[in-house]
Amino acid sequence: MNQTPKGVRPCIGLVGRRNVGKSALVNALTGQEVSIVSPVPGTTTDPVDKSFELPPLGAVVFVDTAGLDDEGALGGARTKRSEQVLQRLDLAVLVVECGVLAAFERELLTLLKQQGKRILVVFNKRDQRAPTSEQQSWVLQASVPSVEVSATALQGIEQLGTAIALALKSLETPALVADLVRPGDLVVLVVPVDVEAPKGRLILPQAQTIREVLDAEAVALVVKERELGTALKQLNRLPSLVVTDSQAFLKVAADVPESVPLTSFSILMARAKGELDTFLTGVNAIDRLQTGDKVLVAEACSHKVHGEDIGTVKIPRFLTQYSGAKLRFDVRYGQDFPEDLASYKLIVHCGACMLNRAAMLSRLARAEAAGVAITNYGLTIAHTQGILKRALGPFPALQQRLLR
Ligand SMILES: Nc1nc2c(ncn2[C@@H]2O[C@H](COP(=O)(O)OP(=O)(O)OP(=O)(O)O)[C@@H](O)[C@H]2O)c(=O)[nH]1
Ligand SMILES: [Mg+2]
Repeated sequence: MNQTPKGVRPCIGLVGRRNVGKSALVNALTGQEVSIVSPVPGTTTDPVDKSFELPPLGAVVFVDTAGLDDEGALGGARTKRSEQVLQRLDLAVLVVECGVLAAFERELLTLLKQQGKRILVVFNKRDQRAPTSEQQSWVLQASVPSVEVSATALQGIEQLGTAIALALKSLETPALVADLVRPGDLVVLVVPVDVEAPKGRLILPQAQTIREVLDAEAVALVVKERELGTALKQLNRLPSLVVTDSQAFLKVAADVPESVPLTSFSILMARAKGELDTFLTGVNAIDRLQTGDKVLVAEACSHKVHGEDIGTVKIPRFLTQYSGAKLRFDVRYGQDFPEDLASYKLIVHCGACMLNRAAMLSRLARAEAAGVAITNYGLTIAHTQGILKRALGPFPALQQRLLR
């Protein structure tokens, strides 16, 4: 995989009214014909993703969206999809036409602010006229940066790139293991290679973890679960950390000495992409599950389902065995995350390596707003197998919370 995966690219969305030049701007920024530009309002109907190397920032993904002011039945469906797009944006580029400022623009800016988004206002079609003084004071009062451009005359496009880079500068990507590892440490990574493993490569959380261990000047030893016992015996020192695939937790926990901190890729992802604290609170809801309760299993990648699939088979099996209750499961893939969460007793989310942090945090916020407990695959597996405390080895503060 030479391409930076989407889950770790900052996501920049162009949003606004129809026909303001959102698609023309994506084309101007990328220098490519990514989206269709036309004078007909409502040309873009579905969000269009374009991965791009934006200097000086690097790998990003631009999302061209359908105009949010769309009306009518079909328009309503489109707008809904575009509103879903807002959730995964790290930066919302609000495109406004020079000279046009109505309730729509004001309300959209307020909505984006309420969602805690980074915002950049772009006054487009500068070749026709300048932004009005009302528009100038609008962005000034809202303390939102703005730039003036012309997408078709290619004016101000470089400045727009710089403004985007500046707006995203503070975006931190939390570490998977970098902060848990010191130079010279030995980290053992247990990586099952089963039918679900992609052909010829490792999955993203594994590849990212190896890279972070190497960046930390530490040593990574990668083994399958079967070779773990032998490998540990051959070492002349104990590893300072063992990270396993959650599905091999029990076997790995048996092979690794108690004194060695142990955790899973999925728990590391939960920490980097979401809030481990929130997921840990959510685990408690497993103990309260009763017959008839509905559980949402959310899997962010839309991979092919195999026989012993984790989302459709294993998680439901673990939860059913542990709770002894007859539960109802609803498994959703990819971007498909239900609008109405209130009917669920519990949400069990995957590690979310294919989602960016903004998207995962927005799902957590929605679960909280609906008053539904949310946890993740790794914590669920560890808890239902009775090794949750052990699985939080590198996080003593969280282990303490379990005891209380
Ligand atoms: N004069 C001028 N026209 C522009 C500029 N940018 C876009 N346009 C024109 O505005 C019209 C709409 O452009 P699009 O890029 O399709 O607009 P959009 O916001 O993507 O529209 P929807 O997909 O319908 O929501 C097209 O006719 C473009 O040629 C600009 O900077 N100056
Ligand atoms: Mg468009």
